[in-house]
Amino acid sequence: MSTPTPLLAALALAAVLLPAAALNASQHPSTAAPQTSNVPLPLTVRDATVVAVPPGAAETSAFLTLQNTGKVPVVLTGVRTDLARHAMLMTTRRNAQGMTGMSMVQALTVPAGGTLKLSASGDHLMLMDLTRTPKVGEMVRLTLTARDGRTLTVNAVVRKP
Ligand SMILES: [Cu+2]
Repeated sequence: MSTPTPLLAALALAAVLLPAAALNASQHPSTAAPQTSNVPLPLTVRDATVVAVPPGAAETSAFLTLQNTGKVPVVLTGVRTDLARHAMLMTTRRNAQGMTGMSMVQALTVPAGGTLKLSASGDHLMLMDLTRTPKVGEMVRLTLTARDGRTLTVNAVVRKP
């Protein structure tokens, strides 16, 4: 067996230095509490869709694909639109019995440099208590809110499922 004494010494040194580095990082202004900024969210949007529903339907869902061109995750915490009195973030999951169910979630995250795809079979936006029936081909404005207070307004097209 060899004697890796220099390596162990280096590891011990790192262990001593790490807490100081972590403390410095936590005091850096860029890691402070969330704050609203005028810098736009680093998100690009594709395929924004509101699902067409029959006249009188109480609710519908909306899908889109968000690409985060930034270096930190974007955490979405809400959505609002004139089309619905209540709008929420939802996820679709299959339970232990193999049944699929939707549940409301407090946040959906667009990973740094990555994509969040909202779709009928997964995470989606739920538009509840509709104020009117959206027309096929119409543009519906959706405003997404991020945890840091910034918003992103998206024009979604009403399409048949
Ligand atoms: Cu839903």
